[in-house]
Amino acid sequence: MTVKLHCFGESGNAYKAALTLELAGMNWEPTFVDFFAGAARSAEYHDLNVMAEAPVLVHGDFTLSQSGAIQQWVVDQTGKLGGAPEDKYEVLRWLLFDNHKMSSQAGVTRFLMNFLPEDKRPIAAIKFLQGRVMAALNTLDTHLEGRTWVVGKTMTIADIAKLRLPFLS
Ligand SMILES: N[C@@H](CCC(=O)N[C@@H](CS)C(=O)NCC(=O)O)C(=O)O
Repeated sequence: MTVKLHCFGESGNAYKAALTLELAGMNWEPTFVDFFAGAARSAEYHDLNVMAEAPVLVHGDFTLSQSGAIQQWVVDQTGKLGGAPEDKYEVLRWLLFDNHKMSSQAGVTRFLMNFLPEDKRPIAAIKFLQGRVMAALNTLDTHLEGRTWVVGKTMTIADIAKLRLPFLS
């Protein structure tokens, strides 16, 4: 059965889920969310995801939102990209760090910087958020000194979660 991922091209959170599905070799296809036309705020989308966010994964009668949860679901389905069993909670720790300190702040910063009309961009808030993102990147840089992967000796969903950061500019 084909996995459907409700997503849109500009979404870094959707990119994390899509890349995880792709690298794990799952059979999946995108379903376009017309986000900038307000589709995620529609009643129909509310039934799909009360959080009004993308991405959302649908597999038969199973529905799941939150990119980190989707990533873990892919690991559980395929046995890929989860790292060594003893590293499970270390992977989870970096996923939560990403969701709290990196992706969420990078997403808002990018929205304010690039998607708001120029005359509506709150420069002070953007600068503040850029500082928060840079602090999180410094934390990651420090952690990665002498390492190839965020956790263990192979690529895991913790690495994929951070690949969305190029979307910042
Ligand atoms: N923590 C969520 C964040 C999802 C998220 O914020 N997605 C954005 C699109 S990239 C969104 O739908 N934002 C709607 C909003 O914040 O109102 C995840 O990782 O999936």
